[in-house]
Amino acid sequence: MKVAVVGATGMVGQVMLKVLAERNFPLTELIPVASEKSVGKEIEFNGKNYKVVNLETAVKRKPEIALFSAGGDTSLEWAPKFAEVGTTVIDNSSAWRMDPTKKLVVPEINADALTEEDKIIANPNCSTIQLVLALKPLHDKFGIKRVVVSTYQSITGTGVKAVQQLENEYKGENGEMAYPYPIHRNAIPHCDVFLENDYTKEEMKLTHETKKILNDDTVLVSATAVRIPVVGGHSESVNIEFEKDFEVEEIKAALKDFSGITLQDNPAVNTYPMPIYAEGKNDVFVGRIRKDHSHPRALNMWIVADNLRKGAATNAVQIAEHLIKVNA
Ligand code: 11C
Repeated sequence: MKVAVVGATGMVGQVMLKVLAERNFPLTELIPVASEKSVGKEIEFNGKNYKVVNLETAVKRKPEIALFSAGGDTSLEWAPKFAEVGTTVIDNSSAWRMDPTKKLVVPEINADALTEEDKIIANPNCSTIQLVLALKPLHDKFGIKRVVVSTYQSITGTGVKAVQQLENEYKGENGEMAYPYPIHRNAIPHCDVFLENDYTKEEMKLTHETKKILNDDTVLVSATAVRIPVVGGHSESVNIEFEKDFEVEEIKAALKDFSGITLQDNPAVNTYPMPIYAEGKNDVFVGRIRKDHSHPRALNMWIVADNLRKGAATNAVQIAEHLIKVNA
């Protein structure tokens, strides 16, 4: 399997390479792709060195799979060019997610819908992936009417510039700003750009992508996305209103049985998910599960995942693994 990683020197690209290696992905040739300033540099992967190439060269090499994490504009221009030479593109940007002709995939939920005709497959937004993974088993069992979610998002979702901003502020040094305000000792209720409805794009991604992945437009999602000075992962406080009655133990059992979820819920010994422990892991962690005492059919819970892993790289690699399994 010849695999191109587009954006190989970026934050998500680097984690993609790590995840491919960790999972012994059946890769015969790696094609690391990056912007012109990185072309010619060498990337070490599984004990071998590979030269970084540009997009044109990568298309000519006709990889079977291309994992894209290079931003929406690159994706819009280049994913179709790869698809034309027979490559299946798994794209981590928001460019194709809401295109009705493209599938938006979280493998544990809807990979079975993929066919050989799907040459551009969209990887959902990080905060959506961890939310929807926990919602799916509950929606199947109890029917979700409405979700109210507040996120506490890692600065790694913004990229290297944000990590640099926090480090500079921590050390009391000046430097380039990724955010309009300091992030050290702060919480900024602003992820991605503001839209005409006064929600941010990140908040509306949570709404639209969740409906598409669950394949159910009746699920209402209202979101507030907040950036906090954390690096290990995104956290989410989630309130869910169900159609059917439920017991907390049934909720826990449904979550525990679902692939990709780890329950961390024991208040008696202070066990609950936190980004400091989710960092570097591929699962989605759920805890603080309790009935909403203000509503007879509502629940509160807390979801944490490493946004660069299950929220991006791991989910993309899992899609590729699924393609290999079904085409074997
Ligand atoms: C964040 N969720 O944490 C974003 C990063 O649409 O893929 C990924 C943006 C996207 O800011």
